[in-house]
Amino acid sequence: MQRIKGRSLLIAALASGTAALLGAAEAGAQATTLRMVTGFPENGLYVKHIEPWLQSFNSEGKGLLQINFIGGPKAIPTFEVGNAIKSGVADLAMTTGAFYTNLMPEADALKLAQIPIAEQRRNGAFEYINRVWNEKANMYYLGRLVEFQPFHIYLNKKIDKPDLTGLKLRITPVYRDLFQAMGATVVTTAPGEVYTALERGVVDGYGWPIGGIFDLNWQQHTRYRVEPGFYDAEVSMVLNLDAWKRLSAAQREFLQRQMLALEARNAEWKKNAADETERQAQAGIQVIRFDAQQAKSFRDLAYEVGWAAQIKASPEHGPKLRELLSAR
Ligand code: 173
Repeated sequence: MQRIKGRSLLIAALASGTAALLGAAEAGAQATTLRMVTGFPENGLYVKHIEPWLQSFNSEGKGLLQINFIGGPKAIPTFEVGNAIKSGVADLAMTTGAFYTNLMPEADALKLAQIPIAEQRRNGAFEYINRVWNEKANMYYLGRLVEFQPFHIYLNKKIDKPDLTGLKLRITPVYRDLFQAMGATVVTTAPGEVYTALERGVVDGYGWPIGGIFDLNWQQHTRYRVEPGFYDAEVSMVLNLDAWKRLSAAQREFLQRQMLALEARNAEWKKNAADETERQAQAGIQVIRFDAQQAKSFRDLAYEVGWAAQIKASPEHGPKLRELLSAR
């Protein structure tokens, strides 16, 4: 009840934000404010990463373009953020494709990218992504702020080969096809529900990137991390397409320049990965390491089932996305 009340208050706040925005535009005022939400926990590493960026965005964008960061899943539940952007309930989101596969299966293809976003901007992938995102989700794909963060299998039961038979794992669409191909039973949850699932023993483990497990105290209920990792965690900024179209040329140029500045910091994730690996070891999380041959077949299987699922769900765009996002 509390939650529903909170929700309607939030929606009212968002709606009045829209009214204010329209009013300002009619009055010929200069600055536009984009209402931003995220599908990730508010106290997590991705929000921390963008905090200094939000500050400089708003100070450099005075009188032109501002971001009002409304919040995370308490404002809009993780798997509803995509809909909120599509419909314009919010303007801007920091989220990942796995959280809006309900809008378009292609969203989940970005995890399969083997070339950095900087190269995606050069080889036509970025434009192609935008064409699909515009059409299918009414989204403008602004850019990617997380890369160089492989996903891992975290477990509370030991395995000695790439076989998850008999284990029940927490997933999002990122991990579904791979974990099922390895014999696991899966249950989908938002990040905010992982701790409770672990604590109650509802799951034997979970998928997550190398960074971030300490944010919600999952290390308290994590015994093993499987090496190697697989895919590359994708977190991006997506903008409601109508909001994009309403921006002036100067506002678009500013927004794109800010996004490129944020992307230019993506190498920070390499250091984060090394730091978090060390921190996990300090916390007593043991590594289960596949041998070279197992590691290769595990990795090959990951991309094989990942792309097979994409191509099956989207015969139109899957093959082209594969061509554009894979390593040469
Ligand atoms: O919630 C998740 O495990 C997930 O899908 C994800 C995607 C990108 C970054 C971090 C987590």
